[in-house]
Amino acid sequence: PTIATIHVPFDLGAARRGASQGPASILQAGLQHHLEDMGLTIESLTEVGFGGVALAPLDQQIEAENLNYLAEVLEINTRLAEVVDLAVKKGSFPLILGGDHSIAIGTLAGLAAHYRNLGVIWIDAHSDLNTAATSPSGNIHGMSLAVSLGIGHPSLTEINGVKPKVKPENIVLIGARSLDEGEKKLIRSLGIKCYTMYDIDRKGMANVMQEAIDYLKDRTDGVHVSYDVDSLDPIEAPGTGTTVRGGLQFREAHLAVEMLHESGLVTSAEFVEVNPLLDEENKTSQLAVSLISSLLGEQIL
Ligand code: DIR
Ligand code: MN
Ligand code: MN
Ligand code: MN
Repeated sequence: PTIATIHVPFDLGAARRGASQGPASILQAGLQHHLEDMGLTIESLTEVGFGGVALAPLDQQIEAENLNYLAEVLEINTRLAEVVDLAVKKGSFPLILGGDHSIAIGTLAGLAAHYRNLGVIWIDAHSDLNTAATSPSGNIHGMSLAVSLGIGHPSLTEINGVKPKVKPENIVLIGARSLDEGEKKLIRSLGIKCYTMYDIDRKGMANVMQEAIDYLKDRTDGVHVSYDVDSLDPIEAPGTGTTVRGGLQFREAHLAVEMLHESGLVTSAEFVEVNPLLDEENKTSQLAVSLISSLLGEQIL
C-alpha cells in the first residue's frame, strides 16, 4: 500500500525538549529518497502540530496532578488520532514520526476503530505503563501504553471514543530494562507479554521475535509497531532523551523489524523519541531511516 507519512513535532510529553525536531531530522537523513528507491509510494506528508495556536491557558481548565502538559498532550493526540483514522480509511499504511512517545496515545486512538484485535509491538527500554499515581516524573510519554489500555486520565483514555484501544493480551513488549514499580505490577497483573533484555540475551532476538510473531499472528487482525529508539543501546542511539545502558545492538534492532516485515502482519508503525539536539553526527536519525526501511522491506541482498 501507499505509505502515509505523518510528522508529529511534539516534545511536551517528554523529560527533555528536542524530540519535536525528530521528524525533520529523520527526513533530512534521507527517509523519502530511501523509501522511494525501494519502490514504495509515499503520500504527501502530513504534519500534526498546533499551527501556531498557544494552548497555555487550557492548562488551568483540566484538573490534573502529576500530568505535565496534559492540555497540550490531549490536543496534539486528538488531532493525530483524526489524521491516523483518515489514513487507515484511505487504505494507506500510517507511518508516524515523533515526537516523544506520548503521541502513541493519538496513533492508537486513530487505529483502534479499525481493528477488533489490534496487536501492538512496543519496542522500548521502558514500558510506558505509568499512571499519574505511579509515575516518578509526571511525563506523559511514560504513560502512553497505560492510557491506550484505558488506564489513566479520562480526557486521554476517551480520545476517539473507543476505550480501551488495545487489549493487554494483544501487546508484546520488547527490550525492556527500566521499569518502575507500578509498571512491573501492571505487567504482572494484566499478564502482558514482556521480553526484557534478559530474555533477549537468553534466547536471542531471532527466537524472541519468532515467539512474538507466533503469539500475535492468530489473535490479532492488524499489528502496530511502536518503536522507541531508546530501546537501542546508547552507543547506537545517543540522540534520545532517556538513554538506558544495556540495550539492543544494531543488528538485533534491525533483525526485529526485518522479521516483522517478513511476517506480513504489520499494518502501521511509529518511530519516536529521536532527539537531534542530543545526537552525535545525526547517528540516531540515520539509524531511524535504516530501521524504517528494514521494517518496510529493505533487504541486505
Ligand atoms: C519513566 C521514563 N519510566 C517515566 N519513561 C520513559 O518517566 O515514566 N519512557 N522514558 O520512554
Ligand atoms: Mn517509550
Ligand atoms: Mn523509552
Ligand atoms: Mn540503505
